[in-house]
Amino acid sequence: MHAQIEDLRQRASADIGGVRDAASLEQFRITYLARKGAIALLFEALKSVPASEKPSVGKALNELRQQVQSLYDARREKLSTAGAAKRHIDTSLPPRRRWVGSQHPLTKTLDEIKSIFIAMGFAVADGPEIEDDYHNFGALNFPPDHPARDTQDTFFLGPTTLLRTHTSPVQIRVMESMPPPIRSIMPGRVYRNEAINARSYCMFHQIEGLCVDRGVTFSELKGTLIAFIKQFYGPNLQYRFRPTFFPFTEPSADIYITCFLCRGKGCRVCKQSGWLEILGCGMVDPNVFRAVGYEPEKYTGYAFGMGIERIALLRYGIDDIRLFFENDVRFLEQF
Ligand code: 2U9
Repeated sequence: MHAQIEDLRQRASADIGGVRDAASLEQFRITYLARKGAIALLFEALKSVPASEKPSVGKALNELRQQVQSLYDARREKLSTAGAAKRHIDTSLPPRRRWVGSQHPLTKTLDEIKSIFIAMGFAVADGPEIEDDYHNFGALNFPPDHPARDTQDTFFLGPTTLLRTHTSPVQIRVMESMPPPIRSIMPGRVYRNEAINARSYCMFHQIEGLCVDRGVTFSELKGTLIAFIKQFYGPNLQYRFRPTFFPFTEPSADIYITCFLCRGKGCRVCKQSGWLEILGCGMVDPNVFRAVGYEPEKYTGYAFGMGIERIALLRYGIDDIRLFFENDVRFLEQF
């Protein structure tokens, strides 16, 4: 009997070393400590031990049970603290970074431009991006054979429906809906069927403005746009107006400012000219007034337009227009 007890002690000591998880611990308990386990069987066998040996065998059996129980308890404790260690929260770890959103550079540029014109008394209008040929071209005095109407420049959706190529049709719709005076700006998306590269994209944003009333003059156009330029680009900059042509305005001009990258010396961005074109403008063509039912003898007006991407590219020194539309956080988080 003593030999059996010793044998069991050694087996239990060896087995406990292999216990690595709750399932093998339970198997250990069933093998040795359960009601029908190995130790219980030896206690059963104690009954048939001669009376003279019972005290010493009983004592040895009780010691065995205590030792195996201690092995079991110690291992259970170890396994549960190992599990707790896995769940332990390391308060010395630096916290996870919180992502704080920022405004898109186009939104920032647009908001700044809008707020300057709103402060000067302009209302903000909007209209559909899917337009008809008449509002996008006809009413704006584009002749039927104008090259802008070519499918190479315009996305046509049907024979007379298209994606607007500028925000001017909204100004037509504003004039169709109410009599003068009009003083509104129109920001929005426009589409052109162009090859995509670093400088041009098939979609971009414009902001246009229109002011119509009795006796509106080119001087008012100049005063308003110079006030805008000084607020947006700074008070001490040089600007110049150069005659140009648009179907919807006559006379028409492009406004340039001194290149703020080379200060007028000439660089890659201003194509060595020292000047940057930032705005187009002009007096609304009488034919446009006729199209919306305004009397050209009674009313005059000025209009202007600028491309938001171009302004934002220059302002933030970005060299590829596609970056605005890729939504790469490494780009967006810089604003
Ligand atoms: C109406 C009448 C006239 C809007 C104008 C421009 C000049 C102009 C360009 C700037 C860069 C377009 O984004 S761009 O490619 N625009 O130069 N736009 S005058 O004239 C109007 C608008 C509406 C009824």
